[in-house]
Amino acid sequence: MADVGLESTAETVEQKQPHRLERKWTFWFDNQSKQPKQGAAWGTTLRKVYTFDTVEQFWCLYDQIFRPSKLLANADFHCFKAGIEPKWEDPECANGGKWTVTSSRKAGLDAMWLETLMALIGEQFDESDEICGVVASVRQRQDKLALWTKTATNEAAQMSIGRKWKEIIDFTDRITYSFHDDSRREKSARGGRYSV
Ligand code: MGP
Repeated sequence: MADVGLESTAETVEQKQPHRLERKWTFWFDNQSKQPKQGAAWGTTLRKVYTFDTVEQFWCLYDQIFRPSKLLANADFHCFKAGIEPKWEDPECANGGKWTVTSSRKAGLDAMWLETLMALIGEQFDESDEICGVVASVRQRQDKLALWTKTATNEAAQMSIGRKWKEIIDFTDRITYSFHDDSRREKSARGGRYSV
C-alpha cells in the first residue's frame, strides 16, 4: 500500500514540474508611436519584457500579453533567443537578415505569429542555431512578420529556413529574404536577395 502511495505522489510531483524548453527566450516590445521626440534614435522605445524557459510561462505570456491583434499601429513584439537583442547592431544579428511575410488580416498575423513561436521554442527548424528570433509589426499599411537569422550569406541555410517557415505558417505566396546590411542603406538598396 505504501508503495502505491509513493508512486502516485511521484506522479503528482512530475505533473506539477514545469516543462523546460531547450533554451531561454525573451519577449520584447517596441511602441514606436510613443517615440519621445521626433528624430530620436531608433531603439529608444524598445523594451525587454520577460525571459522564459518553460512551456507554462510561454502560454501565460502569450495569452495575457503577446498577441499582435492587441497592438496599436506602429508597435512591434519580438521573441528572440535570450542574450540576442532584436537590433541589427547586436553581434549575432549584424551579419544577418530576415525573411518577411505580410498579412492584411489581424487574425492572419496572430495565427502565423503563434505557429512561428511554437516552432521556435519547440526547436522545429533544422538550422535552429541560425535563428535569432521573430518580430511581429503592426503598421497602418500592412502587418508584417519577420524571421531574423544570423548568416545572411549562407544561402543554403536561409533557403531551408524560408521553406520550412512557409510550411509552418501555411503560407503559399512568395516570401523574400533581405540582408540587414542592405536595410541600413537607403530605400532604393533594399531589394530582397533570396526568395522562396
Ligand atoms: P522597420 O521597423 O523594420 O520597418 O524599420 P517599417 O517600420 O515597417 O518601415 P519600412 O517602410 O522602412 O520597412 C523602419 C526603420 O527603423 C528603418 O528604416 C531604420 O531606420 C530603423 N530601424 C529598424 N531596425 C530593425 C533597426 C535596427 O535594428 N537598428 C537601427 N539602427 N535602426 C533600425
